[in-house]
Amino acid sequence: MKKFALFAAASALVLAASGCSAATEAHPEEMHADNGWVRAYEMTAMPGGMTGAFAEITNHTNADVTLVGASSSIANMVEVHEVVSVDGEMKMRPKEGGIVIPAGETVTLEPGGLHIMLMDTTAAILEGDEITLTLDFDGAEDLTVTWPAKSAAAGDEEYQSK
Ligand SMILES: [Cu+2]
Repeated sequence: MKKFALFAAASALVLAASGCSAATEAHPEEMHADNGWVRAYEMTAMPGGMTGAFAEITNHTNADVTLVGASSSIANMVEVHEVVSVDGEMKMRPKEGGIVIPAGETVTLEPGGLHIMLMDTTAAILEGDEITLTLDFDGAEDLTVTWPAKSAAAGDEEYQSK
């Protein structure tokens, strides 16, 4: 029960931070990122780790928009990744050309699928931390978001460097 309350509070914070609210006239953003979070786990307990960031990204424009990358003071390298099956194993790799969000549609970034990869982290990321990222879009204005760090199960993918 307590856990649920915490989660609800975190979600409310995310909504506020990403500029999304029920009053659609109130925000001019073309792109929305909802329910965003960053995975906190043993690899993020110290600087130099890597982890994924996830969200539902909605394109409110009339044309396709591509998430080509992101930046954050929490990581020296940030990429957009996909997960593919290689010889029966799930591996992640940079998503060539970025992640396309078709006009009017929502694309979900989630463990085991498309995600934003934070690499060579500059500080520990612990559950409850707030992580600020700027999403770099091709076709729309960049969007700065603040997402909570949450511990959660990952997909089973491994990093594929090539
Ligand atoms: Cu990745």
